[in-house]
Amino acid sequence: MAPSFLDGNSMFNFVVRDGNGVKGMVDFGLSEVPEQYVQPPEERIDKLNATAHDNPPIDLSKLDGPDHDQIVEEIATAAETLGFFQVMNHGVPVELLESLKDAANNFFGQPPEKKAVYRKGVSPSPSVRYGTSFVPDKEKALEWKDYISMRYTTDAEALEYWPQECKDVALEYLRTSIKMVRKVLEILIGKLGVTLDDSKIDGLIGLKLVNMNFYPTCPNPELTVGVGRHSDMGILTVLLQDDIGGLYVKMEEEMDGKRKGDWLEIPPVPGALVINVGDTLQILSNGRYKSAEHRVRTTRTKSRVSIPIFTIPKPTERIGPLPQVVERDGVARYREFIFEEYMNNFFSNAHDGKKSLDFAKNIWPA
Ligand SMILES: O=C(O)CCC(=O)C(=O)O
Repeated sequence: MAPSFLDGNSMFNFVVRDGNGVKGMVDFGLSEVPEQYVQPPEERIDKLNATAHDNPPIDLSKLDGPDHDQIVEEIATAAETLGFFQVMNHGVPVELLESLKDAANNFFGQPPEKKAVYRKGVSPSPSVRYGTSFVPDKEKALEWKDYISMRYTTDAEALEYWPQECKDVALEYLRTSIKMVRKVLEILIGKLGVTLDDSKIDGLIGLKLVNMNFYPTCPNPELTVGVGRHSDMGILTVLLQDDIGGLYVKMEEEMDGKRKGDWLEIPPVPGALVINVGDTLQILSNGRYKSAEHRVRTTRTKSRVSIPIFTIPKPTERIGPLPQVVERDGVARYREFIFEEYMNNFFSNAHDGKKSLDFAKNIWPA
Protein backbone atom coordinates (compact mmCIF):
# COMPACT_ATOMS: atom_id res chain seq x y z
CA MET A 1 0.00 0.00 0.00
CA ALA A 2 1.30 3.50 -0.81
CA PRO A 3 2.24 5.48 2.31
CA SER A 4 0.54 8.83 2.84
CA PHE A 5 2.84 11.51 1.48
CA LEU A 6 0.40 14.17 2.68
CA ASP A 7 1.25 13.43 6.27
CA GLY A 8 4.63 15.08 7.00
CA ASN A 9 5.81 12.48 9.51
CA SER A 10 5.01 9.41 7.48
CA MET A 11 6.53 11.01 4.38
CA PHE A 12 9.74 11.85 6.31
CA ASN A 13 9.93 8.34 7.77
CA PHE A 14 9.39 6.72 4.40
CA VAL A 15 11.86 8.88 2.46
CA VAL A 16 14.56 9.63 5.03
CA ARG A 17 14.46 7.16 7.90
CA ASP A 18 13.46 4.00 6.01
CA GLY A 19 15.79 4.86 3.13
CA ASN A 20 13.31 4.87 0.25
CA GLY A 21 14.69 8.21 -0.85
CA VAL A 22 12.97 10.75 -3.07
CA LYS A 23 13.11 8.15 -5.85
CA GLY A 24 11.09 5.69 -3.75
CA MET A 25 8.40 8.34 -3.34
CA VAL A 26 8.41 9.37 -7.00
CA ASP A 27 8.09 5.73 -8.07
CA PHE A 28 4.66 5.67 -6.37
CA GLY A 29 3.53 8.41 -8.77
CA LEU A 30 3.17 11.93 -7.41
CA SER A 31 1.10 14.72 -8.93
CA GLU A 32 2.60 17.37 -6.65
CA VAL A 33 5.53 17.60 -4.26
CA PRO A 34 4.86 17.25 -0.50
CA GLU A 35 4.88 20.55 1.39
CA GLN A 36 8.27 19.73 3.00
CA TYR A 37 9.91 20.10 -0.43
CA VAL A 38 8.44 23.51 -1.23
CA GLN A 39 11.22 26.10 -1.04
CA PRO A 40 10.63 29.67 0.13
CA PRO A 41 10.24 31.96 -2.93
CA GLU A 42 13.76 33.42 -2.59
CA GLU A 43 15.34 29.96 -2.90
CA ARG A 44 13.43 28.83 -6.00
CA ILE A 45 15.30 28.72 -9.28
CA ASP A 46 14.05 30.82 -12.14
CA LYS A 47 15.17 28.79 -15.10
CA LEU A 48 14.20 31.46 -17.61
CA ASN A 49 16.19 34.16 -15.88
CA ALA A 50 19.67 32.61 -15.96
CA THR A 51 22.44 32.94 -18.50
CA ALA A 52 24.71 30.12 -19.60
CA HIS A 53 28.39 30.28 -18.73
CA ASP A 54 29.66 30.03 -22.27
CA ASN A 55 33.43 29.90 -21.69
CA PRO A 56 34.78 26.83 -23.50
CA PRO A 57 36.45 24.11 -21.41
CA ILE A 58 40.14 24.71 -20.69
CA ASP A 59 42.28 22.23 -22.64
CA LEU A 60 44.64 20.72 -20.07
CA SER A 61 46.69 18.87 -22.70
CA LYS A 62 48.08 22.29 -23.71
CA LEU A 63 49.90 22.48 -20.38
CA ASP A 64 52.52 20.28 -22.00
CA GLY A 65 53.09 22.54 -25.01
CA PRO A 66 53.89 26.13 -26.03
CA ASP A 67 50.56 27.41 -24.66
CA HIS A 68 51.44 26.33 -21.11
CA ASP A 69 51.55 29.86 -19.66
CA GLN A 70 48.26 30.86 -21.27
CA ILE A 71 46.51 27.80 -19.82
CA VAL A 72 47.94 28.55 -16.38
CA GLU A 73 46.53 32.09 -16.69
CA GLU A 74 43.11 30.77 -17.73
CA ILE A 75 42.97 28.42 -14.73
CA ALA A 76 44.04 31.11 -12.28
CA THR A 77 41.65 33.71 -13.70
CA ALA A 78 38.71 31.29 -13.48
CA ALA A 79 39.59 30.43 -9.88
CA GLU A 80 39.89 34.14 -9.00
CA THR A 81 36.57 35.14 -10.53
CA LEU A 82 33.78 32.58 -10.77
CA GLY A 83 35.55 29.76 -8.93
CA PHE A 84 34.15 27.37 -11.56
CA PHE A 85 35.52 26.18 -14.88
CA GLN A 86 35.31 23.19 -17.18
CA VAL A 87 38.26 21.15 -18.44
CA MET A 88 38.86 18.81 -21.36
CA ASN A 89 41.74 16.42 -22.09
CA HIS A 90 41.84 15.98 -18.33
CA GLY A 91 43.26 12.44 -18.28
CA VAL A 92 39.99 10.73 -17.30
CA PRO A 93 39.04 8.47 -20.23
CA VAL A 94 35.84 9.61 -21.93
CA GLU A 95 34.48 6.00 -21.98
CA LEU A 96 34.90 5.93 -18.20
CA LEU A 97 32.71 9.04 -17.93
CA GLU A 98 29.94 7.18 -19.75
CA SER A 99 30.38 4.09 -17.54
CA LEU A 100 30.16 6.26 -14.43
CA LYS A 101 26.80 7.74 -15.45
CA ASP A 102 25.52 4.21 -16.23
CA ALA A 103 26.79 2.95 -12.87
CA ALA A 104 25.03 5.79 -11.03
CA ASN A 105 21.77 5.12 -12.87
CA ASN A 106 22.13 1.39 -12.14
CA PHE A 107 22.75 1.96 -8.46
CA PHE A 108 19.76 4.26 -7.97
CA GLY A 109 17.57 2.14 -10.26
CA GLN A 110 17.71 -0.71 -7.74
CA PRO A 111 14.85 -1.46 -5.34
CA PRO A 112 14.98 0.72 -2.19
CA GLU A 113 16.02 -2.14 0.12
CA LYS A 114 19.24 -2.66 -1.86
CA LYS A 115 20.22 1.00 -1.32
CA ALA A 116 18.93 1.29 2.23
CA VAL A 117 21.60 -1.13 3.48
CA TYR A 118 24.05 1.77 3.17
CA ARG A 119 22.03 4.16 5.39
CA LYS A 120 23.87 5.91 8.23
CA GLY A 121 24.09 3.62 11.26
CA VAL A 122 23.50 0.39 9.34
CA SER A 123 26.00 0.64 6.49
CA PRO A 124 28.61 -2.17 6.61
CA SER A 125 31.32 0.49 6.51
CA PRO A 126 31.47 4.04 7.93
CA SER A 127 32.99 5.14 4.64
CA VAL A 128 29.89 4.34 2.58
CA ARG A 129 26.70 6.29 3.14
CA TYR A 130 23.42 6.39 1.23
CA GLY A 131 21.04 9.21 2.02
CA THR A 132 18.76 11.92 0.77
CA SER A 133 18.83 15.74 1.02
CA PHE A 134 21.82 17.22 2.95
CA VAL A 135 20.92 17.35 6.66
CA PRO A 136 17.21 16.48 6.56
CA ASP A 137 16.72 16.95 10.31
CA LYS A 138 17.83 20.58 10.12
CA GLU A 139 16.40 21.75 6.80
CA LYS A 140 13.41 24.06 6.52
CA ALA A 141 12.75 22.60 3.06
CA LEU A 142 14.21 19.30 1.89
CA GLU A 143 16.36 18.87 -1.22
CA TRP A 144 15.03 16.74 -4.08
CA LYS A 145 18.08 14.46 -4.23
CA ASP A 146 19.30 11.02 -3.20
CA TYR A 147 23.00 10.24 -2.96
CA ILE A 148 25.62 7.64 -2.20
CA SER A 149 28.88 8.85 -0.70
CA MET A 150 32.07 6.78 -0.76
CA ARG A 151 35.05 7.93 1.30
CA TYR A 152 38.38 6.62 0.08
CA THR A 153 40.78 5.01 2.54
CA THR A 154 42.49 2.17 0.62
CA ASP A 155 41.80 0.26 -2.59
CA ALA A 156 41.24 -2.92 -0.58
CA GLU A 157 38.62 -1.27 1.63
CA ALA A 158 36.89 0.29 -1.38
CA LEU A 159 36.78 -3.04 -3.20
CA GLU A 160 35.33 -4.73 -0.15
CA TYR A 161 32.70 -2.18 0.89
CA TRP A 162 31.78 0.22 -1.92
CA PRO A 163 28.63 -0.90 -3.76
CA GLN A 164 29.19 -3.57 -6.38
CA GLU A 165 27.34 -1.51 -9.04
CA CYS A 166 29.83 1.34 -8.92
CA LYS A 167 33.05 0.47 -7.08
CA ASP A 168 35.32 -0.33 -10.04
CA VAL A 169 34.41 2.72 -12.10
CA ALA A 170 34.36 5.02 -9.06
CA LEU A 171 37.88 3.91 -8.09
CA GLU A 172 39.19 4.41 -11.61
CA TYR A 173 37.55 7.86 -11.75
CA LEU A 174 39.25 8.77 -8.48
CA ARG A 175 42.64 7.43 -9.57
CA THR A 176 42.62 9.32 -12.85
CA SER A 177 41.06 12.54 -11.53
CA ILE A 178 43.38 12.92 -8.61
CA LYS A 179 46.40 13.35 -10.88
CA MET A 180 44.61 16.21 -12.57
CA VAL A 181 43.55 17.75 -9.25
CA ARG A 182 47.17 17.75 -8.08
CA LYS A 183 48.30 19.43 -11.28
CA VAL A 184 45.62 22.13 -11.06
CA LEU A 185 46.28 22.68 -7.36
CA GLU A 186 50.04 23.01 -7.92
CA ILE A 187 49.34 25.59 -10.62
CA LEU A 188 47.04 27.59 -8.35
CA ILE A 189 49.43 27.46 -5.39
CA GLY A 190 52.30 28.38 -7.73
CA LYS A 191 50.38 31.45 -8.94
CA LEU A 192 50.28 32.60 -5.31
CA GLY A 193 54.08 32.60 -5.38
CA VAL A 194 54.23 29.64 -3.00
CA THR A 195 55.72 26.16 -3.36
CA LEU A 196 54.38 23.40 -1.15
CA ASP A 197 56.18 20.09 -0.74
CA ASP A 198 54.49 16.84 -1.73
CA SER A 199 53.62 15.89 1.84
CA LYS A 200 51.80 19.20 2.38
CA ILE A 201 49.81 18.71 -0.84
CA ASP A 202 49.05 15.14 0.30
CA GLY A 203 47.64 16.54 3.55
CA LEU A 204 45.53 19.16 1.78
CA ILE A 205 43.84 16.60 -0.44
CA GLY A 206 44.20 13.69 1.98
CA LEU A 207 40.49 13.00 2.26
CA LYS A 208 38.64 12.08 -0.91
CA LEU A 209 34.92 11.48 -1.30
CA VAL A 210 33.35 10.12 -4.46
CA ASN A 211 29.62 10.88 -4.44
CA MET A 212 26.88 9.92 -6.85
CA ASN A 213 23.84 12.19 -6.86
CA PHE A 214 20.48 11.20 -8.28
CA TYR A 215 17.81 13.84 -8.93
CA PRO A 216 14.49 12.07 -9.68
CA THR A 217 11.92 13.69 -11.95
CA CYS A 218 9.90 16.28 -10.07
CA PRO A 219 6.27 17.31 -10.62
CA ASN A 220 7.01 20.91 -9.49
CA PRO A 221 10.53 21.95 -10.54
CA GLU A 222 9.59 25.62 -10.09
CA LEU A 223 9.00 25.08 -6.33
CA THR A 224 11.91 22.82 -5.43
CA VAL A 225 15.71 22.58 -5.53
CA GLY A 226 17.89 19.53 -6.20
CA VAL A 227 20.63 21.04 -4.04
CA GLY A 228 20.31 24.35 -2.22
CA ARG A 229 22.80 27.23 -2.37
CA HIS A 230 26.14 26.19 -0.90
CA SER A 231 29.87 26.17 -1.42
CA ASP A 232 32.02 23.04 -1.04
CA MET A 233 34.18 22.81 2.05
CA GLY A 234 37.37 21.35 0.59
CA ILE A 235 40.12 22.27 -1.85
CA LEU A 236 38.87 21.43 -5.36
CA THR A 237 35.78 19.52 -6.50
CA VAL A 238 35.72 17.59 -9.78
CA LEU A 239 32.21 17.07 -11.13
CA LEU A 240 30.82 14.92 -13.91
CA GLN A 241 27.28 15.86 -14.91
CA ASP A 242 25.05 14.14 -17.43
CA ASP A 243 23.36 15.96 -20.32
CA ILE A 244 20.28 17.24 -18.42
CA GLY A 245 21.77 20.50 -17.08
CA GLY A 246 20.62 22.49 -14.08
CA LEU A 247 23.85 23.40 -12.25
CA TYR A 248 23.96 27.14 -11.43
CA VAL A 249 26.80 29.25 -10.03
CA LYS A 250 26.51 32.68 -8.46
CA MET A 251 28.65 35.57 -9.73
CA GLU A 252 30.81 36.85 -6.86
CA GLU A 253 31.84 39.95 -8.78
CA GLU A 254 30.66 41.82 -11.84
CA MET A 255 32.34 40.29 -14.89
CA ASP A 256 31.97 40.26 -18.70
CA GLY A 257 28.75 42.30 -18.57
CA LYS A 258 27.20 39.98 -15.95
CA ARG A 259 26.17 41.42 -12.63
CA LYS A 260 27.29 40.42 -9.15
CA GLY A 261 24.65 38.05 -7.74
CA ASP A 262 23.52 36.76 -11.17
CA TRP A 263 23.25 32.98 -11.53
CA LEU A 264 25.06 31.35 -14.47
CA GLU A 265 24.25 27.86 -15.68
CA ILE A 266 27.24 25.55 -16.23
CA PRO A 267 26.12 23.78 -19.39
CA PRO A 268 26.83 20.07 -19.88
CA VAL A 269 29.70 19.64 -22.36
CA PRO A 270 30.26 16.08 -23.62
CA GLY A 271 33.60 14.71 -22.40
CA ALA A 272 34.31 17.67 -20.11
CA LEU A 273 34.60 17.78 -16.32
CA VAL A 274 33.64 20.70 -14.11
CA ILE A 275 36.14 21.93 -11.50
CA ASN A 276 35.27 24.23 -8.65
CA VAL A 277 37.15 25.91 -5.84
CA GLY A 278 36.18 24.95 -2.28
CA ASP A 279 36.22 26.99 0.94
CA THR A 280 39.61 25.66 2.06
CA LEU A 281 41.34 26.88 -1.08
CA GLN A 282 39.71 30.28 -0.62
CA ILE A 283 41.09 30.33 2.94
CA LEU A 284 44.62 29.17 1.96
CA SER A 285 44.77 31.86 -0.72
CA ASN A 286 43.56 34.50 1.77
CA GLY A 287 40.51 35.13 -0.37
CA ARG A 288 42.16 35.37 -3.79
CA TYR A 289 40.52 32.20 -5.12
CA LYS A 290 36.74 32.09 -4.77
CA SER A 291 34.84 29.10 -3.48
CA ALA A 292 31.77 29.19 -5.62
CA GLU A 293 28.21 29.33 -4.35
CA HIS A 294 26.17 26.92 -6.45
CA ARG A 295 22.84 25.09 -6.56
CA VAL A 296 20.94 22.59 -8.70
CA ARG A 297 17.46 22.74 -10.18
CA THR A 298 15.13 19.79 -10.66
CA THR A 299 13.46 18.67 -13.88
CA ARG A 300 9.99 17.44 -14.71
CA THR A 301 10.61 14.90 -17.43
CA LYS A 302 14.02 13.30 -16.91
CA SER A 303 16.04 12.33 -13.87
CA ARG A 304 19.61 13.64 -13.63
CA VAL A 305 22.85 12.20 -12.23
CA SER A 306 26.04 13.97 -11.22
CA ILE A 307 29.22 12.49 -9.81
CA PRO A 308 31.45 14.80 -7.77
CA ILE A 309 34.82 14.01 -6.23
CA PHE A 310 35.48 16.22 -3.23
CA THR A 311 39.14 16.67 -2.34
CA ILE A 312 39.37 17.74 1.26
CA PRO A 313 42.18 18.16 3.83
CA LYS A 314 42.90 15.41 6.32
CA PRO A 315 40.85 16.12 9.46
CA THR A 316 44.06 16.67 11.50
CA GLU A 317 45.47 19.25 9.06
CA ARG A 318 46.07 22.78 10.38
CA ILE A 319 44.45 25.19 7.93
CA GLY A 320 44.85 28.94 7.56
CA PRO A 321 45.93 31.48 4.96
CA LEU A 322 49.40 30.64 3.60
CA PRO A 323 51.95 32.80 5.51
CA GLN A 324 53.64 34.09 2.33
CA VAL A 325 50.30 35.34 1.03
CA VAL A 326 49.39 36.99 4.33
CA GLU A 327 52.75 38.74 4.38
CA ARG A 328 52.16 40.13 0.93
CA ASP A 329 48.54 41.07 1.59
CA GLY A 330 49.38 42.64 4.93
CA VAL A 331 46.29 41.07 6.48
CA ALA A 332 45.03 37.58 7.38
CA ARG A 333 41.41 37.40 6.30
CA TYR A 334 40.88 34.01 7.96
CA ARG A 335 42.00 32.46 11.20
CA GLU A 336 43.80 29.15 11.74
CA PHE A 337 41.91 26.02 12.75
CA ILE A 338 42.15 22.24 12.66
CA PHE A 339 40.23 21.01 9.64
CA GLU A 340 38.08 18.57 11.60
CA GLU A 341 36.44 21.55 13.36
CA TYR A 342 35.52 23.07 10.00
CA MET A 343 34.16 19.78 8.73
CA ASN A 344 32.02 19.18 11.83
CA ASN A 345 30.56 22.65 11.52
CA PHE A 346 29.90 22.16 7.79
CA PHE A 347 28.02 18.90 8.25
CA SER A 348 25.94 20.10 11.16
CA ASN A 349 24.22 22.95 9.31
CA ALA A 350 21.77 23.06 6.43
CA HIS A 351 23.07 24.54 3.17
CA ASP A 352 23.08 28.33 3.42
CA GLY A 353 25.19 29.84 0.66
CA LYS A 354 28.74 30.67 1.74
CA LYS A 355 27.88 30.93 5.42
CA SER A 356 30.15 27.93 6.06
CA LEU A 357 33.13 30.29 5.58
CA ASP A 358 32.07 32.44 8.54
CA PHE A 359 33.57 29.73 10.75
CA ALA A 360 37.03 30.73 9.52
CA LYS A 361 36.62 34.50 9.27
CA ASN A 362 39.07 36.56 11.23
CA ILE A 363 36.96 38.94 13.28
CA TRP A 364 39.88 41.22 13.98
CA PRO A 365 42.27 40.93 11.04
CA ALA A 366 45.84 41.66 12.13
O1 LIG B 1 24.72 17.97 -9.15
C1 LIG B 1 25.46 18.92 -9.34
O2 LIG B 1 25.66 19.40 -10.46
C2 LIG B 1 26.17 19.57 -8.17
C3 LIG B 1 26.20 18.71 -6.95
C4 LIG B 1 26.64 19.44 -5.72
O3 LIG B 1 26.71 20.63 -5.67
C5 LIG B 1 27.03 18.65 -4.53
O4 LIG B 1 26.92 17.41 -4.54
O5 LIG B 1 27.46 19.29 -3.54
